[in-house]
Amino acid sequence: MAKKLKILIFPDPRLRKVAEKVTKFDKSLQILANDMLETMYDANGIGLAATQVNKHIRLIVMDLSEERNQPKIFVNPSFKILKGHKMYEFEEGCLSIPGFNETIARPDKIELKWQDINGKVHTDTPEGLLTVCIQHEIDHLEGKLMVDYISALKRDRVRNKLLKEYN
Ligand code: GNR
Ligand code: NI
Repeated sequence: MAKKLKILIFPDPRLRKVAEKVTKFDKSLQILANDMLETMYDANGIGLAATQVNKHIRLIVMDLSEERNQPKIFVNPSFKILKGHKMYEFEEGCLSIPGFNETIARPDKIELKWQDINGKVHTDTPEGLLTVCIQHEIDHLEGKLMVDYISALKRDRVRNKLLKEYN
């Protein structure tokens, strides 16, 4: 029943929009989350932000399991960097920047707050890949991309390559 959505590719300017807070926890939110999970699984991604499918609301889906059977939904996610954190380097990829991987340093200790699909509030101090992935996804909701962490020279090279391949 769920349908595959089109993923925007860098440098599409719609990837730069700042997403709006979700206030209505209705059927259409559930449908969008399901369509995003379908889209993410089809693209073999571990996470997807609504921004990437041209829906500018604060909604993220994720599945970090090997078996691809542990879907997670985060609505209105936010985080605080915890005291005593270190910067942790991880090689990241992005479905909106195909063929590009780069090592990005992000804080390794955060307190995460979000709402579930019904609007119930949760908090957690995640570990490992979830810490990396949720920061990558929240960046998308702010219109920020992995390429913003690299040099302008590299970024322009990636932009020109993708413009040729996808337009
Ligand atoms: O599929 C994805 N893999 C990934 C790997 C390391 C760090 C972050 C990610 S998220 C990415 C999917 C995506 O683009 N989400 O926005
Ligand atoms: Ni991404």
